[in-house]
Amino acid sequence: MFIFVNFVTKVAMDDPNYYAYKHNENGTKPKKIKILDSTLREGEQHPGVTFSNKQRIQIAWMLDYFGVDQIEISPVVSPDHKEATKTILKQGLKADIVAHVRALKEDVDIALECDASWMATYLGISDIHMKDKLRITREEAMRRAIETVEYAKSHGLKMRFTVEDGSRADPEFLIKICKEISDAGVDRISIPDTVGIMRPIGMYNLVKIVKDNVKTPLDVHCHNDIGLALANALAGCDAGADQIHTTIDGVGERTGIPALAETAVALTYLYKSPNNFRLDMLMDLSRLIEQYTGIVPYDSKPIVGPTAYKHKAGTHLAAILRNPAAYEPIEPKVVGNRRKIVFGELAGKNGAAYLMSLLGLDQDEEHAKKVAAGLKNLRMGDLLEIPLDDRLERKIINDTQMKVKTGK
Ligand code: HCA
Ligand code: CU
Repeated sequence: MFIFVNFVTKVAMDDPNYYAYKHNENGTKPKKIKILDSTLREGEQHPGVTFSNKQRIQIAWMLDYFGVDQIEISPVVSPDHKEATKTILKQGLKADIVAHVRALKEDVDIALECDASWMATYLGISDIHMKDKLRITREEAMRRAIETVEYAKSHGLKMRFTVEDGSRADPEFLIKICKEISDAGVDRISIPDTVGIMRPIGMYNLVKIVKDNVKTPLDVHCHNDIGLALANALAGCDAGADQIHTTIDGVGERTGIPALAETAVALTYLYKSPNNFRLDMLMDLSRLIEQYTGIVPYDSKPIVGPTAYKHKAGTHLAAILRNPAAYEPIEPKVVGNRRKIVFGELAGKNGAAYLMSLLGLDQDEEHAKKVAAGLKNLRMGDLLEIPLDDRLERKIINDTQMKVKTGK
């Protein structure tokens, strides 16, 4: 028998996820991990994505109401973006509005013109970025970083500095630059895996060496080129970062960054981070982005994808009809999604009986078996889908199970 010695979080023993949550504990009290959403900056770097100013303002309002801690937007991209940044800053939202600019005085000036109180600036610090993109030496990069921080701080801005391509930078230089900008008064440092090349333990190690050298709070910004963005970001938080960058549906440069939905659910349920996210907005946020970008989330996308809460195989249907938690980690209504069951050749006896009850037919074990066999013989794959979440349907389920069980 398993004995957990380190019960840090309170989870009821009758919660079906109880033991899984206990395995997820790392022996320390859960800490708050914040979210910076960059749909309006990184998200707009996704091919084909561009929002109107009205849309940007609406997205900012919704993200704020959802409960993210910071919202990032770049005022330097176009006059339109500058206008949007100014307007969003005037809305009086709870979240910090972070103006994302290059590490140049002229860009800091643009953040100031917008009346921003938070800005973020980025500078490539890997050898390839300095040599082939920026064409500067390490010394010049160091000088530019310190000057930008000092300039922004002298104007009273709160600021984050992103050591772009940090995962591929010489760690010695990375630490040196982090120390220098910390001394210059930077408020946060973002450790990005700009090309998505890390695995979780690698991101852990990277953040840890920075954390061991500076006291400045850390963000993690992980790209999803190999599908590990969220896992890497969470590993970075285990090593001491306390803010993850996301976008709605994960849109961003190339394959993007962690999706807001997955990140917020993971933080709430798996990490027990004390955030106050309105998780039931997650579907609506995803739909909003779909509507504005035309990018439809792929079918099996976690949390918000159309099949995230669809159940199909006969054995699954049988279990779901008794207790949906048998095959669902989190209830769909919690994230604004809906549970559906799929009827077709895999439906089995229980699925068939349920279908018969919906059609108003009397069902007993024998007929249910015949219908199940009939569905298989049709060989038409999935025939229909039915939402399964209101009280009436639950009642039918109960009746169905009773009849099939007792043969009445
Ligand atoms: C970029 C680079 C960036 C910056 C991340 C950050 C990255 O497109 O400007 O500011 O935290 O991935 O390194 O998105
Ligand atoms: Cu990025």
